[in-house]
Amino acid sequence: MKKILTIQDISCLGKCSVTVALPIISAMGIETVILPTAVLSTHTMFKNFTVKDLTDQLIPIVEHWKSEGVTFDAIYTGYLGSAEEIEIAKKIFDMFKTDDTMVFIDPVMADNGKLYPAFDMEYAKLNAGLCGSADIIVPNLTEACFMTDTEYKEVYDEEYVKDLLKKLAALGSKVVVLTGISLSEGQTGVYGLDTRTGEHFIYQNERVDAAYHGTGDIFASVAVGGLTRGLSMEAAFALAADYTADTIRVTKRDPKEPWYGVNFETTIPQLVSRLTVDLALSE
Ligand code: PXL
Repeated sequence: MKKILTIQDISCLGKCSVTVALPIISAMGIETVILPTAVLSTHTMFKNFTVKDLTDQLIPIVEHWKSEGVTFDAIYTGYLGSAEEIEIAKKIFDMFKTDDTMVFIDPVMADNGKLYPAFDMEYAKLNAGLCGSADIIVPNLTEACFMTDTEYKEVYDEEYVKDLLKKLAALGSKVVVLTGISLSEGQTGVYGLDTRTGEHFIYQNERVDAAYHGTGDIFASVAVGGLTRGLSMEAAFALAADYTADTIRVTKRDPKEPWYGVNFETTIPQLVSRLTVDLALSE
């Protein structure tokens, strides 16, 4: 069985980071090893959340794994809480990366033109540096703008997206994928660039008119899971985009769903059957 290490926080309540990565990646038939960077009572969109920082635990934990001879097929980082944790993530890549390990970075820090409460421009620059150590990065438009000193636009054209991809590629990762890209009315999806071939890829699906927290983490978890199971870039990102849209659709239909995250649990069976079909088709 393939094995992914994911490095991000545990928001005990809130359906994001580890509480979505673990169930989704496991459901995709991959062992999920977690390295929790902090324990929060909720994610940071709630008021009055508590935080227990675990920075001082990270190196002792991974050193233990190293002494046990543990290896990973992929390392996936999401929300990291501080500059120090970005430095530690780099060290962990150095400790565990082999030619067969995919480093997948979601530089979680911002959305809708704004940085999340815990972050500033200095953090954005450090995240840009971390992206240089990745095989694949999946920033949203806002994160991409902060990392490349580009003006954030709500209305843009394909030229703007391609220019942003070029600037992201200069950070150093092999594949760059922008999420939440909408190039025509009623559509949204991903726009990627494989810097090894210079080829762009694009996948758009129906835009569901609702925004929920944690959808970026769901998207990233499915994408890294699909790639680790051996799907092509196009297939993995299409699966991730469609599953994320399905979770939003299901959540929107139920007025009793909580505001703080999507109902991703209901659609896990469909995720697993589509993965099974996609894997069979890719053989
Ligand atoms: O979904 C990203 C995320 C993860 N973890 C924490 C967050 C957020 C986004 O706000 O606050 C703690």
